[in-house]
Amino acid sequence: DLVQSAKKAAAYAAVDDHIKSGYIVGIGSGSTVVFAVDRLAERVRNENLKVKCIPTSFQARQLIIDNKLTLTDLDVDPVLDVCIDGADEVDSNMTLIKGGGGCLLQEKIVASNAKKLIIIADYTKDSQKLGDQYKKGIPIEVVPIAYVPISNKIKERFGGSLELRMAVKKAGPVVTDNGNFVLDWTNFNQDSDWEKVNSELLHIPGLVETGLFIKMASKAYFGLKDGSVKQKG
Ligand code: DER
Repeated sequence: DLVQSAKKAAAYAAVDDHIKSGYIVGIGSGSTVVFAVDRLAERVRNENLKVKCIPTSFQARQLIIDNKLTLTDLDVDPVLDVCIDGADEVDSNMTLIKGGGGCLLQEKIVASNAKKLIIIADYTKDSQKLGDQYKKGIPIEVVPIAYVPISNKIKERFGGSLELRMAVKKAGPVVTDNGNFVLDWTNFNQDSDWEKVNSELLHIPGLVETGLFIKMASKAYFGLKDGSVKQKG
């Protein structure tokens, strides 16, 4: 369908433009990066490319192993050449909402240690103002014991509403790869000073990380409905 082929086009273009032999590559999480790993594995086979990959989640680790790519980690390779990841939204300032897949903590850790963060997405993720497209809320990873007071504090200070993300195929809340919960923050003020809000959020005890990726992405590739690829940033 249109969205899947758009994801594939964006992923292939990004891998072809940014991956070189000898690179340490961060592998993001979600459905779009699956296409990027397919293309990376194809190039490794066809061009005898030498790359080592660092996962951003259990899912990404499985993708690397299943595609017979070389696994490494931040202990061995603390500086990455490039990180390729998806996003739930990319606004006109290249601010991202990430965490729709609940993997935002390791994604932000790995991305922050990469020389370049390249975002790949379909056209539904491209927006002007943060919150225009993605309506499920800004994901926030929290230590489970503190999710209620943290929810209250965010609501008091910044407004909007916080919802504990519940699992679908398991009773109870989603538990991240790091053993934490996810709050989804909706009805926030779209005209917020996101750098200011983000740094204030990160000072709330028990709040581990936000899905706001500010001034981190170098470029975003969007697959369009007509099969072409548009770049932003
Ligand atoms: O959870 C995440 O941050 C993912 O990267 C998500 O934002 C993108 O997932 P998708 O590629 O399945 O849309």
